Amino acid sequence: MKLYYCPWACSLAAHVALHEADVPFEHESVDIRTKITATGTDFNSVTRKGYVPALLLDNGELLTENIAVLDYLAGVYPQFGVDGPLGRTRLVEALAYISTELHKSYKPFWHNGTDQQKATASAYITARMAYLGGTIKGDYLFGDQPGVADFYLFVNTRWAERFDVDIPPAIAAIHQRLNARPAVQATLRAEGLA
Ligand SMILES: N[C@@H](CCC(=O)N[C@@H](CS)C(=O)NCC(=O)O)C(=O)O
Repeated sequence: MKLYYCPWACSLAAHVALHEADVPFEHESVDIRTKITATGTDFNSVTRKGYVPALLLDNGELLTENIAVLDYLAGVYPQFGVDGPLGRTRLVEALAYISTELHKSYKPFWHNGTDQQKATASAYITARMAYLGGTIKGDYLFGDQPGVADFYLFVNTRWAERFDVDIPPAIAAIHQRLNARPAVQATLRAEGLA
């Protein structure tokens, strides 16, 4: 497996999952502005979408989209998924929420939004985080072990920290727990962020 990632980007979620799984994998960073990878490859030739994450499987198939990539990783490493008859559906529900209600709401912060747009986005994210905080089932979103939904949430709590977006204590506690994990710190170091 090979993960294309960019420091600070949402690809951190899959990167954390691979470090947590403690399996060998390749990784290559991408400058998402120039679309040039660390080895000088045109990233648009890897995926015409031009964005991370992109996960190249050993059979040559390329997966994109956080929801799909993280759902795939939860399938390969079931410890990062959700148990029970509706487990997979609950996982996809959470990943979709994090993607569409949280991740995408940071756009004004990453793309030169106005102060008003940032304030509106900040309030929206805080409210959506508060909802999520009310659904927590243990030390992490779905119980006492972290999974891919937590890793994706971590991307968003890091961004909240960076852009001074308020997050509720229950979500901040998950952030702190994840941040203290050796595999998470190893991922941050690998991305040059710690
Ligand atoms: N729809 C994609 C969006 C991924 C995405 O927003 N990636 C950002 C980094 S967080 C990126 O690579 N942006 C570069 C670009 O869009 O040109 C997903 O959910 O995975």
